[in-house]
Order: sequence, then C-alpha cells, then structure tokens
Amino acid sequence: MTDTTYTPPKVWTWEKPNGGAFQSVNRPISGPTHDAELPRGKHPFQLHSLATPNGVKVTIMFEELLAAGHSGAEYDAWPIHIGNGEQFSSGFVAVNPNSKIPALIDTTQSPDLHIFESASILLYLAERFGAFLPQDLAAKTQCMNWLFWQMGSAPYLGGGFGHFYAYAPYKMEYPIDRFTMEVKRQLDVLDKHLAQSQYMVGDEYTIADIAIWPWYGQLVLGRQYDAAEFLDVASYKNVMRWAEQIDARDAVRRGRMVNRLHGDPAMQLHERHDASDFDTKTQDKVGQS
Ligand SMILES: N[C@@H](CCC(=O)N[C@@H](CS)C(=O)NCC(=O)O)C(=O)O
Repeated sequence: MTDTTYTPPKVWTWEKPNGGAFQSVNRPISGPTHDAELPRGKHPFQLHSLATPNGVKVTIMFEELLAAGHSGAEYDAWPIHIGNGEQFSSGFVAVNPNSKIPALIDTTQSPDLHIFESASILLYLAERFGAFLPQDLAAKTQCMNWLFWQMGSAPYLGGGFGHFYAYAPYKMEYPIDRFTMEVKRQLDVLDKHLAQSQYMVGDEYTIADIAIWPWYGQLVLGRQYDAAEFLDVASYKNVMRWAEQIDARDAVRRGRMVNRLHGDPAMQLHERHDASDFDTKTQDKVGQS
C-alpha cells in the first residue's frame, strides 16, 4: 500500500476498512447505531466524556470551578468508550448529534440543556459561574480570540499531524511534512505570544488556557503522539514555561485523571461522582477493569 499510486474514483464509496487506528468506528454517516440510555447521577451536571485533550478541557474546568468555591459546579463524569462506539448510542446522540465527546447535560434547566463542542461547554460554564472569563471587553475579546484559535488549530495537530504521525497504517512523508510544518508554526505563534504574557490573556488564567493547554501544553510536555523529540518541543521555551506552570495546578492534575482509561493506574479515575473519588477510586486502588 503506497500513497503514490492512488487515483481517486469518480465517486467515493464506503467499501472497506481503511486500516487506520479508528477504522472500526469510522462511518460516513451520522446518527445512532444502537439503543442505549446514558446513565444519570445526582449532581447538577452530567458529563459524558473521555480523557482525550478535548475531554480534559472540560474536566479541568469543573475541577477549577470547584477549587474556586463554585459548589454548584458539582458533576458526575461518565466514561464514553469511543473505541467501542459508545458515542453512537441513541442516548449520546440525543445530547450530541455529532457523536463526539465531550457532551454535557445541565439538569438544573428545564428541560435539560444539552451542551456539546468543548469550547461551547467552557464558555457556557464560564458564563454560568462568572469565572475564568475576563469581564473587561478588551480582555474578554482576547480570550475569545485564543479560544477560537484553539478550536480552529487543534484539528491540524490531532486530525492532521497526530493522525499521520502516530495512527495511520503506514508512514507517508507528504502529510507528515505538511502537518509538522503547520504544528511547528502554531507552536511558534504560541511561543511568541507567551514571551510577552504569563497566560494567554495577560496575567489572568482563563478558559483560553484551559482550552489550549490539553493540546499544546501536553504536546510540549511529551504526552502526545510520542513526538516531543521529532517536533523539538524544547525549543519553544515560553510554551514550555507556561505548560509546566499550568501542569502544576492541583485542579489540572485532577482534571487529567477523570475518565482516563489508559496509562498509570494511579492517574485513572474512570468515573467521577465525588471529590473523594480521587483518593479512593483510582484504578491502583480499585484494581484494573
Ligand atoms: N470539536 C470537538 C471535537 C471533539 C472530538 O473530536 N472528540 C473525539 C475525541 S477527542 C471523539 O469523540 N471521537 C470519536 C469519534 O470521532 O467517533 C470538540 O472540541 O468538542
């Protein structure tokens, strides 16, 4: 199989698995594949997610809100096994017709409010609790600029670079080159900005940091795609300083643990229903499942 011999047909048809890492769940159509209700806990917010960068944005936000004293932000976090296609259950699709984690239900609204797209969730929670969102117009606009920058940029990192560097069935120079170029350009954008600013918006830690860190912060910390050396992440010194500063926050550490199904058992809290779960229900304590 090589990418130099492929001639696209006149009309693409869905005939065979493509050999990629997510071939068993990828489909060219939307909608549910099976009937299954979502579980429901006792807290105001019901989160259905997974500890990918997009999922971690939201669990960090909840843990930061709770750490800041917003007790109304209590939440139940339920894992969605995307490798098993749980994002295509009828219950999940009813909350997010796009079948992607994270998906959130605010049960304090009548009827329940469904919130999907990680930036929409961050903005919803920030406005709901008046937190991690600047009030000043200029600062708020900066925050939105960087929040939307993240949503537009990360697909080049994840769906572009990450996919072809780590997940594609074989290595192809053209897409790896193209997306490496773009990801390094994005890191340089961040590096130049963070040379002049402690956080993405001046000295204020905001939802812009909470959105960008799980992707680009964790990339330079060597947690994404095993690509730290390839991308020479150490050369982005300001991004590294910012990434380490945010990584040291207790709420960020807790947020990384929620709905994590792989890696160090002590960092895996499959379901989160109570603050005490971090001490008693991680996989090193309850055993592998
Ligand atoms: N733009 C969306 C992207 C969400 C997304 O791509 N989620 C991935 C995991 S990080 C997912 O659910 N993938 C499952 C699938 O594609 O079937 C957001 O930021 O919420």
